[in-house]
Amino acid sequence: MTDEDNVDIFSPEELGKISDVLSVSLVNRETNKRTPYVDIELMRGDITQLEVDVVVNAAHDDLTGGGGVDGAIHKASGQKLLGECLNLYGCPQGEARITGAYNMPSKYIIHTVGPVWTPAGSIKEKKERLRNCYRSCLVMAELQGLKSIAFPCISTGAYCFPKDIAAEVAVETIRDFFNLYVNTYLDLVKIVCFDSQNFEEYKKLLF
Ligand code: AR6
Repeated sequence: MTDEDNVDIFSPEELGKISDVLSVSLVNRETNKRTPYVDIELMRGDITQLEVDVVVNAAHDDLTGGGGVDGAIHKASGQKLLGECLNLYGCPQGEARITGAYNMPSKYIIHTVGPVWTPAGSIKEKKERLRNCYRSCLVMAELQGLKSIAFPCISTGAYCFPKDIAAEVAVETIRDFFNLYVNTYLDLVKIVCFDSQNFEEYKKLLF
């Protein structure tokens, strides 16, 4: 499926409504206390336009670009990104690799490779594979001392992950990460939706 096939996708006018950003503080589910200094923002938009420390790319495992958010990121950053990616010799599913962002307003890009949703196999295992992506990106950002990170809805386009399950995994993994590591450099996580179903799924979970 391509983004063009997705009838639910936001129009350029809707994507431009940056005022629709919703913000919430993460709360530890056990103690009911706010996780210090970490805010999570849900927004509709084009991730390539964001001025954050790092933007996450939902890449193909050869890191040579593709469609969807991967295509948009390669287009926005320019040819030099492809050059850097080629020197990395790919990225296994669930892991993360960092590059410069070149012509994009962010400082870096973290490339991760999500799982493909197939009807066969264990749902638990598929969820764990997606969890690995979010975790690897957060660990990578933290190791680099970055303060803000923007995630797209990994695997919910060409890789066909059900959007409700993907949102659940993303929110849970982000929450668990900040509950476990209290003193993080990261203090802002943006979740960037390109279609209304993803936006609504996250809204249900976060607000
Ligand atoms: N900003 C934010 N989100 C976007 C943007 C954008 N500019 N463009 C698309 N999305 P997908 P996947 C959303 O297909 O499912 C590629 O060909 C999109 O609406 O980009 O992980 C790669 O090379 C969807 O919600 O990634 C891989 O081969 C989400 O980003 C494969 O697709 C993810 O959709 C990866 O598939």
